Amino acid sequence: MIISALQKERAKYAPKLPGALKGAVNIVEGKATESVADQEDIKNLFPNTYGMPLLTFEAGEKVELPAMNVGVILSGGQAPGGHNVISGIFDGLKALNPENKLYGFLGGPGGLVDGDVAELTSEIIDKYRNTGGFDIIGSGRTKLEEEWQFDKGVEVCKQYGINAVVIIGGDDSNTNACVLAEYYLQKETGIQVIGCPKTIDGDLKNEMIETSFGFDTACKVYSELIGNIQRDANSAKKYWHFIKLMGRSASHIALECALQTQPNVTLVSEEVEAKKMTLGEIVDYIAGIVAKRAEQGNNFGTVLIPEGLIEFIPEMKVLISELNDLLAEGTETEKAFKALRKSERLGYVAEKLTDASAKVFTSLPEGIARQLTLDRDPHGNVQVSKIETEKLLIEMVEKRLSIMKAEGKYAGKFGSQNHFFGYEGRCAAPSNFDADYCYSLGYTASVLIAQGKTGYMSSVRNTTAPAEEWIAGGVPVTMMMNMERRHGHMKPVIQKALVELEGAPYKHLVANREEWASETDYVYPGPIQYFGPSAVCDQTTRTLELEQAK
Ligand code: FBP
Repeated sequence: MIISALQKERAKYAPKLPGALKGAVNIVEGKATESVADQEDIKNLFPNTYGMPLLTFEAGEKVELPAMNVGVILSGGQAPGGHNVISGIFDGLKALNPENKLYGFLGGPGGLVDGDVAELTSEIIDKYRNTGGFDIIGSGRTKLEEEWQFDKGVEVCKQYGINAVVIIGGDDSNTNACVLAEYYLQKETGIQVIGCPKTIDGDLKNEMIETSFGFDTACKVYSELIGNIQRDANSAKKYWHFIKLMGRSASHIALECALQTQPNVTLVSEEVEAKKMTLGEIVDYIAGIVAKRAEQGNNFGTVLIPEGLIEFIPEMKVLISELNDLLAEGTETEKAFKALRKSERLGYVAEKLTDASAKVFTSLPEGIARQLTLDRDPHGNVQVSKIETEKLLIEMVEKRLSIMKAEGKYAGKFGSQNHFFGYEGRCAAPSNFDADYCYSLGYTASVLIAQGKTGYMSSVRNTTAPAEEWIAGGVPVTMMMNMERRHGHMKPVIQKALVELEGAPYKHLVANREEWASETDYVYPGPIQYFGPSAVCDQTTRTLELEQAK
């Protein structure tokens, strides 16, 4: 197999570990914990894993431990660094006892249920060190939530002598990991479950989990691309670039990229919701900046749009929720909708909606209306990555500008380009930060397993300090939970972290955005650097820097 020159060199990179993980480890138990909200409900649902203490590691004495087998699962969307979590688990296990074995469940959580398993040997692991992607074992979006799936998992684990499972996933996958841990304790299966915080979206974070892995690399890739586009815009001076960025509901990616590149407009979904901004108001806001720049002779610029924006615009939120009910899988209305010819479907939907939503729905460009009726994801939500909000906004801003022109309020030219960045960054070779962070998360998971822990998430903190000073340990997953309505029922779930409007990263944007809008203050971050001065190679995100600079 031919590998690139970079991959060859990068394979030699030894990820940095927190000081406490460099030798034998002692576990220090902290205070008992409580869930972030709904304590009584969560306690009742998780009688065995609720209230466990926070754990940190310190240097300790080596103890001989019997050999064990561990299985690992990659769950959900790819995020840079997944392979390093796995190599961290592998090296951690081998350091504890060379007889320990690591197995991979293939194709995501479904691998545990279907018994698709492969042993991960050192030859396999070495090929994937410091590489992007999840291709070592593959990922999937099967949800582990039914008891029959858990029971099948036990059978499969018994077959391979697996005593612990590490689930590398986002908030939903880690919620399911906790349910699994609780069930396996209750049934006395002897199988432990540990979670690892993954997602480029950056929405799995809290006091104990400073960031989810992959966010750093993905944002650096997008920021490089945005910087390149900005340089092009500033050279050609003829286009407004509307750039949508992945991130599901949360605007962390758009915000981080804005902090790195200083574009003219950055939309933040959480702000749109808080201010109850209508689609018309958002369009006016953008058109106002376009007109102002045109007065200075600048008929170009950049607009960053978070992927989930549409769900936060009040009238769209109502429309989407009505559509979710109308097109929920298996309902009579969904069956009737699917049985119709394509040309009849939009009319059918408009008829079934409330008057207000029907008005919004029929005012949308046809393409967008169709995208809103596409299949829901396994959680029953509209797939925001498939809705071309960037094109919708271009179309509406263009219309608004032509009205302004007729009123003598705008005299510029509006040329546009649209972009959507998401898949470009999800499998990039991990930055030094993600390479180190992921390896440390994996290593931490192996220590938690060796110490007999279950229902914990790997946690590595103090991440703006040099890696030597990072604090590794475990956080009970129940500590991050609250009750939320899902599919009409109250369910225990890990609280999703959206952009905080009181947080330092957002405040930094607000303090600067007026200037960035009218001036051309672009920053061009350039590509991720893997070799060279630490000031360039080991930078964290601006989000972490600002959040941790308390
Ligand atoms: P998760 O990490 O939560 O799985 O999501 C990452 C993500 O890239 C989102 O930003 C995006 O909306 C979604 O996955 C796209 O899903 P898919 O990979 O199924 O196209």
